[in-house]
Amino acid sequence: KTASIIGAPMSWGQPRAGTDQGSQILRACGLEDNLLALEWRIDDKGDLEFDEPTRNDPAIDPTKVQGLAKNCFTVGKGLKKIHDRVYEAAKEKEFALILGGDHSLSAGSVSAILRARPDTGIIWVDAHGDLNTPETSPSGNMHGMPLGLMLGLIDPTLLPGFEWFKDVPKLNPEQIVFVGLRDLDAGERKIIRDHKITAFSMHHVDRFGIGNVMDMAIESLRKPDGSMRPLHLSYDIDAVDPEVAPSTGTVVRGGLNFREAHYVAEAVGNTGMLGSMDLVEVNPKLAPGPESEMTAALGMALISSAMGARII
Ligand code: DIR
Ligand code: MN
Ligand code: MN
Ligand code: MN
Repeated sequence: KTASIIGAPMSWGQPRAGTDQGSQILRACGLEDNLLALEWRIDDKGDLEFDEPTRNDPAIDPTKVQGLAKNCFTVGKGLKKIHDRVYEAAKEKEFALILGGDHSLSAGSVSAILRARPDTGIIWVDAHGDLNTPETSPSGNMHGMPLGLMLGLIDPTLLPGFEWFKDVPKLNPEQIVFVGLRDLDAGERKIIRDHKITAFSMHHVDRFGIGNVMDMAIESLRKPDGSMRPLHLSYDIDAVDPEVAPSTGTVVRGGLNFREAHYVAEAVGNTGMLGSMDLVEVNPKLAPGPESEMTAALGMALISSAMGARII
């Protein structure tokens, strides 16, 4: 088994400096040695490089779209790079491990995975829904929009930088399951309801326990014929409680505790169906010192758990 490590330190989907250091700090925690110890062969693709936004970048035409998608030209171009690199790995049947960067990158990685394996089920572990469109987004930050994009809720031809996105496979609502939600925008709540997306919030974790939640989440991703889908785990570190993962851009109290966070990754790994993973939104600049080290070490441990590390 070969794992392709793809650094995607793109941060223009959100406003805070430092998210572009996520991949670097995850690597510095000993990621490669850990994966080697788990008997992975490593195909390290290094870190991708991204352009910065400029004053002359085209923006959304306000006569066509009511709303904002900040830096969309730069984000769209960056996602294309990520898409192409992830597709290279996926078509060689390698495990694609994408190190963020902010969560907008998942529109690049997941669209590539869907091109290689169209029936993939997506486990989205996040405090947030990331289902916004420029119209529903209160912030205009594109890290809140990757699932909105992939579900086809936004016409990509109206988003400068995203023209290429019209040719990528669309994600079906039944291919998504959420775990860890606790901060949804009104528009996102409506999208979850209208599209009947399976969602386990922190309320469900409290009610049923993380073991039952993960059983139900994974079951929900069976195909109509009863077989399990190949799986992609998109792990936003802000799903974890800020006491455990403080160094990230949009902290929300009441998240997964340390063991629950690991359990999620272990349960997905135990299916034997996991073929790719994003770990995003680690920002070492936001809580410099021991707290950022703790956050990065956790991110690294969650990757290891998903990729086979077990207590016994
Ligand atoms: C919020 C925050 N829903 C937005 N989203 C975040 O800006 O769309 N996603 N932080 O990870
Ligand atoms: Mn997210
Ligand atoms: Mn989030
Ligand atoms: Mn985020």
